[in-house]
Amino acid sequence: MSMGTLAVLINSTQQNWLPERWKARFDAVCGGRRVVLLPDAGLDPAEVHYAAVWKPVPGDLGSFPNLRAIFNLGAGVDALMADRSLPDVPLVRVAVPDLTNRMTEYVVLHVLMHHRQELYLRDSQRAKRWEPQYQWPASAVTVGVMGLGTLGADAADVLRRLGFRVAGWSRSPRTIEGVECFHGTAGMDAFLRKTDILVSLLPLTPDTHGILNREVFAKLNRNSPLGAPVLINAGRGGLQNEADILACLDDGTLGAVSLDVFVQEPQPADSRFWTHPKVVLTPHNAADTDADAISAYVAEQIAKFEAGGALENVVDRARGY
Ligand code: NDP
Ligand code: OXD
Repeated sequence: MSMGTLAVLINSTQQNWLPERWKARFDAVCGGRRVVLLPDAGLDPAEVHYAAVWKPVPGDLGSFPNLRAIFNLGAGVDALMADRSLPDVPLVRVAVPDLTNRMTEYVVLHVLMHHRQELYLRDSQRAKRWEPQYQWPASAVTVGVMGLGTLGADAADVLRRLGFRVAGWSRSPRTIEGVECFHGTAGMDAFLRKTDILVSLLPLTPDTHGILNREVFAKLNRNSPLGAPVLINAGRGGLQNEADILACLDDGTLGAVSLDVFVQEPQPADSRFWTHPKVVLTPHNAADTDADAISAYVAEQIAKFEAGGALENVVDRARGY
């Protein structure tokens, strides 16, 4: 009996999503299984047992009658959850050290950038101004991490080891050594009140949509050693109210922001986020999904599944992440 085909559907122009590279990697690790890049006019939809996807067009996955599992080639599944015709088969997301390490690099880089006053120091360099300002120790600064899952828990742990005070917030209770953990709506205000640098690593779900808004920013520590609290969002653009962010930067409710994700990606040329002096913008590349690491992860999962084992990191569709 022939092995079912793996269909690869990728909708992105970013360099790390070059479809041919993904196909070559899957060919190398899938042990002779047929790997097909979609769209492929010669493909019989019935031969497809697995799909590896990034932002497929809604409805595309519904055309495979013998689909057994969908592998989302990223950690966030919000784009797939928005597809009402998504087949009712296990949906697996990425949770691997390669991606986690990349995200922790981003979070540490941006926390340190604000903590070590890099925006001020680069301005000083351009102005040839030799005027260092008082530098607080990391132990005087509390980083609050929203989302203590695969990514948030690792970032929180590394920040703690760098000497920051770290608080965390999740939906259900979590325990992380050295991190003061809060959860649920009831725990949110206490978490925010002590936070100087708010890091968002939440998934986008109906519950978290627009959660990064003025009401939340106003509850952050008003006596922050940084002068005013800072927001770092690498979760999803839909988590943030962008008009509130700009207004809060302008009136001092927020001191600065690092944003990797936006409601509209790419950002339009006239967006104020490109030029605002208190904004550090990155083009949704906080943690690239790497074809080498993730093709191996998908191939291993398929092999285990076909040997009767359970798939890992299956999305809970009721929760939305
Ligand atoms: P996980 O599913 O492992 O963790 C999600 C965390 O968020 C959990 O701690 C969960 O709580 C918490 N959470 C979810 N809903 C709520 C809520 N309503 N209230 C409070 N807490 C909530 O996800 P990952 O850590 O792997 O990834 C997080 C997100 O990061 C992804 O969904 C994606 O959007 C984004 N991402 C962005 C990338 C980029 O390059 N910018 C790259 C990769 C991911 P609980 O622990 O109770 O379940
Ligand atoms: C992801 C992403 O969800 O890259 O993995 O945004």
